[in-house]
Amino acid sequence: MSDGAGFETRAIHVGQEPDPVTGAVVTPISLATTFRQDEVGKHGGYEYARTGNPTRRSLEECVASLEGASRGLAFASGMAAEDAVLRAVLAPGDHVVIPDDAYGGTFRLVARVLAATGVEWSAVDLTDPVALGAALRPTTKLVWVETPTNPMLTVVDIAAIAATAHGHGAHLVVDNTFATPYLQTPLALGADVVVHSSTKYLGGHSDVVGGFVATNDDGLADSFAFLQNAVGAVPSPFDCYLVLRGVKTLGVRMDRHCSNARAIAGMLDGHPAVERVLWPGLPGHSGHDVAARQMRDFGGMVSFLAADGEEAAVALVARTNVFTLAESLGAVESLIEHPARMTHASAADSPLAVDPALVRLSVGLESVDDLVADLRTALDRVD
Ligand code: P1T
Repeated sequence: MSDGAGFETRAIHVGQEPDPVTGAVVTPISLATTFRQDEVGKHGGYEYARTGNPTRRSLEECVASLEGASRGLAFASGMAAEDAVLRAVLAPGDHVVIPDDAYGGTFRLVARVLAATGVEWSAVDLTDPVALGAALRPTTKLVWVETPTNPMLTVVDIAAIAATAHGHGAHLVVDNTFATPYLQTPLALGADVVVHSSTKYLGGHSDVVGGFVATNDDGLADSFAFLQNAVGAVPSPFDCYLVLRGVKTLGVRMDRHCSNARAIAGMLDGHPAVERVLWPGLPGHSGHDVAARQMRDFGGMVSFLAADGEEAAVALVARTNVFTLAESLGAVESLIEHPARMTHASAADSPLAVDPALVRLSVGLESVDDLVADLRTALDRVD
């Protein structure tokens, strides 16, 4: 498959040629843990399945292509992928900048796990170039960006941050989980590394936990591959198959996630029970112009602040019917949650604490009229 092929063509074909022996058009789930060698060290590319597995290789080639990367590595979860990137780059005494509204698990990994090894960190508003400039230290080796962020949907200018980070000799990592490579390709905007929770839109069906790292830097890729094998947080062949199957429909799913989100953001905007809607597609969103420049569309995640505060938000998330009250995001079914008490509880009492009036929606692929009506009914109820 040529690198010039379109996104949907690459999603369906890269790394997924029909099986050379049987002609099967679906990538086999290759369960072997070990592979025969003709003589010592002479083999067909695989020795032991933690080090390399054909189903995983297919997934790695495919998602790397979608991100415009020369190398891709699949991990057992998004956190395992993040851990490999952070550990590969940061030594004790090094400093990392993270967004001040990063995913709670990213914050926990940096502030509780990496910090215990002597890594230093700052949480910064990455939409403010002055704040970023002030946070950079001679020891800063990594700037970590999420855009749009989880759960505030803050949009960060990837090209601008890449220039600042590189000017300082630091690498730029972008967590592309919310946008996916269909909507945004950070490497093309100057990022050095992309990470994913493939549990979300890449898998797309709430049935697999996985992570991914993509880069065009061979030195970094070798370090990530070393940790992938040395630490061993690898996905099973079945999990790789599920993500690969999800990726085939990523483009069509994202188009519908975005259009459904647009209808919902429009309904929420101006509803008396809603104080503020956070969706980058709204012209009043602070990151709208940057998002319009660096994204194909504005994504399927919508957050909003309940006008009556925390208790109203907590009550609201429990009374929808089509939206299911649950953590996670990015799948066919719509989900609703209360970040301060659920996904971002680990950031409570930290600089990353989430507004308790915030409600987060992962807008799925159900009929848009049903989604809008479900939320409207939940919001209209007067207690
Ligand atoms: O759950 P896991 O596959 O390990 O991925 C972690 C992760 C990394 N980055 C972002 C932006 C994420 O949103 C996540 C996981 N997030 C949730 C589970 C959630 O409900 O927000």
